[in-house]
Amino acid sequence: MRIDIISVVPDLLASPFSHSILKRANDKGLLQVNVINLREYTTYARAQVDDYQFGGGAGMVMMIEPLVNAIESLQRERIYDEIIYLTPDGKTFDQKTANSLSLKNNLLMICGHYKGIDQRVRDHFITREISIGDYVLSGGELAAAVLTDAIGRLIPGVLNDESSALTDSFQDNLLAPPVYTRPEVFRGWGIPDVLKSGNHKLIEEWRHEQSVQRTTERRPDLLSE
Ligand code: 6GU
Repeated sequence: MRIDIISVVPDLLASPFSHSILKRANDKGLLQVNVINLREYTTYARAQVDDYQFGGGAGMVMMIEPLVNAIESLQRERIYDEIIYLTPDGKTFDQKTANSLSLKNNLLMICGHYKGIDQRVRDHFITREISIGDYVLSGGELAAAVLTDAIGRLIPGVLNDESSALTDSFQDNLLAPPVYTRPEVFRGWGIPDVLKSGNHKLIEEWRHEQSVQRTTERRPDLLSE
């Protein structure tokens, strides 16, 4: 998979994909993340990419020309399955969306700043608008990093233990059960006996019960979805 990200602060996206699982995905050739500096596509003086909004009011708007220059220049190289605009007024990102986007080949993400992008870009180029939650970030970059992480780890072959993504919280609308590792006793605090029983069927049953109990207590909304 290839993920291209258009940004006015490309430095913000330098580090998140250079570690751990996403780095391994890149090393294995399974995920290529490419950050594009929008300022390289403006024809305005001083690399201007934003301007005052028509109708007046506080806050700048990202101009249509640099964005369309960047999008169309990238489209000459490849066909995008989705062109995603990261915006707080988009549809809230969830595991189901991550699963479906992980099956695509080429994604283009556009990070908004200021008051957002000229509506005509949204009308004519964007295929999906996504928010990562009901709060406001100062730009779309951290949201793009969140999507890239959630999507990237689902690409087949990225996780070492293939079954690991399947038992994540949310993968079946249930939160994950508690987990324990060595030592067996720490300051007198033990671990549930069933986990030492060696009985895999019993252990699976216990984990499922714990998942249901956690979900009922913490996220009852998930059980009715
Ligand atoms: Cl995608 N962008 C911004 N600027 N703020 C957000 C967001 C995105 N999702 C939640 N808040």
